[in-house]
Parts: sequence; C-alpha cells; structure tokens
Amino acid sequence: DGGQDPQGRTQTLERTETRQPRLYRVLLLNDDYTPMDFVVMVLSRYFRKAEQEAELIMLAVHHKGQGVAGVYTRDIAETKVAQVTAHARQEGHPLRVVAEPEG
Ligand code: TYC
Repeated sequence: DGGQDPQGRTQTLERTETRQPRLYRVLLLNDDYTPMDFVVMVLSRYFRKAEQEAELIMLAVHHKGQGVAGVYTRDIAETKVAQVTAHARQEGHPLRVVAEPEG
C-alpha cells in the first residue's frame, strides 16, 4: 500500500509482517476399545511426548473424555490427525483424533 509521491509516482511501502498463524489443538477423544498402550505410543511417536507425560495425558483422556495431544499450525495439525487416524484404523482401533482452532 503506498499512494503517490509529489511527482505522481506510485510508492510501495514495506512493512514487517507480524501476525502469528492461527493455532490448532489436536485432541484425543476417549473410547472403550483403543488399548492404553497404543494411545501412549501415539503420544510418544506423533506428538513427541516423553513416556511419563504420555501416560499422564492418556490417563487424563481416559478419565475426562478428551485431552490435548499438541498444538500446531493448521497443516501440521491436520497431518497429525490423518496420520494417527490411519495408524489406528490399520491396527483396528476406533481412536478418534480431531483438530480445533485455539482461542
Ligand atoms: N479408554 C481406553 C481403555 O480403557 C483407553 C483410551 C485412552 C482410549 C485414551 C482412547 O484417547 C483414548 N482401553
């Protein structure tokens, strides 16, 4: 955006882009059938959680119904959802994983 200088020439003004991308929470939803060990493996492998934190998150989901596995930009969040869902189905587990915008 610029307008014109006194000689009538079009000016292009630079500005630094400061907006942050929208972030998405990837949620794990509880179910009665997915083995606890599989959920812990998912948290470790796809969400880079240490063993103890993975156990805590899995148990929180088990007791509360859902929990945050990680927070990412949209493309990454959607890729995690697709990868984890594909892996769960391949193993015959009904695990549900969804992404939702933060804020
Ligand atoms: N409720 C499952 C069980 O008792 C464990 C589980 C935890 C499943 C978290 C899904 O997102 C989940 N085997």
